[in-house]
Amino acid sequence: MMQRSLVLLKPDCVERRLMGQIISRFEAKGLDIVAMKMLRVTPELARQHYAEHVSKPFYPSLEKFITSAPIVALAVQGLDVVRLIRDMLGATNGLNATPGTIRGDYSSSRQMNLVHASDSQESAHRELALYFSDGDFCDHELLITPALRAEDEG
Ligand code: FUP
Repeated sequence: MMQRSLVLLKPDCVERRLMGQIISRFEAKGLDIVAMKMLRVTPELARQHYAEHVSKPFYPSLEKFITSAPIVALAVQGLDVVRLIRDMLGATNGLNATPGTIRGDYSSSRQMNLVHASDSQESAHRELALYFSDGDFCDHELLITPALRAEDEG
């Protein structure tokens, strides 16, 4: 099913100059980036984004980290993209992430794990609306699509 997911390149990704390498992985996989912006997460946006974690003991540290430097927000579109990108990221803690995944290759931390991606379609809807408005999405049928998958694949 065609879906969109919210991806965030977190402050550690920007600081470490890994934005290009991470974006390249999504491009190489044939996914469509349909919106992208750099911004600084405010404490208010952090509380909205991490609403399910706000009352947890690690939240103050998480908020300090996610607001510490700019991030890049991307809307990524593709077939089953919510699950697919979570698989590409690997386990939350970079120490546990399988080599070959993004976190497995670049992160040794639970907090500095480089990239966020929505964990369900419901989360994707909610999270995309936090970072983008309807006019921000630039999806169009790319000329290369027939080279990436067959017509009956969706
Ligand atoms: P994920 O869905 O992979 O982003 O992971 P979670 O929703 O479980 O956690 C959200 C973020 O909180 C993760 F990026 C890691 C971070 N975190 C901490 O910094 N400390 C903790 O003890 C647990 C999670």
